[in-house]
Amino acid sequence: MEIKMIQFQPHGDERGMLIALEEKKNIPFEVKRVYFMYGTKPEIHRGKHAHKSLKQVLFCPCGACTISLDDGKEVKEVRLDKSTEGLLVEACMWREMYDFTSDAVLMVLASDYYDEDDYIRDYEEFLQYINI
Ligand code: T46
Repeated sequence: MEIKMIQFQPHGDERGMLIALEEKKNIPFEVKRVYFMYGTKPEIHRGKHAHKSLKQVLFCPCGACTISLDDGKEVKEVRLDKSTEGLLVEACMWREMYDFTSDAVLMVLASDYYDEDDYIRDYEEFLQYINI
């Protein structure tokens, strides 16, 4: 499985830093939704699902957390601890998010609106869906 990180260009001057995210430019899809998570306790695992068609870019503008991605064949972990780097998560990837620092904000840009029908929340069903 290839992990796809997107490097964000920081614009800095004596006032501080700025990062711009633009659909179809540094974000490789049309962005229909933005959401973020904060206040996640360190012992908590979020996610534990896959999406049938949703694509997303995940990053931590502050703090850090770990994402695991499972394509049904292998599992890889990515530590998101830089505001300048996003993780592209394609469809049909089982994901979990954990080891949140107390200051972590996990920001997500999504290619579509919220739709519970796009979720696969059972791991065996996920394996069947991707024909494994
Ligand atoms: C994902 C990972 C990275 C909404 O009402 N609208 C939304 O856009 C979202 C994302 C969630 N919700 C509601 C549904 C639940 O009642 O917020 C509650 C928490 O959602 P969920 O348990 O799905 O959150 P996570 O952290 O397990 O997963 C989320 C996204 O749902 C998911 O698409 O890929 O973050």
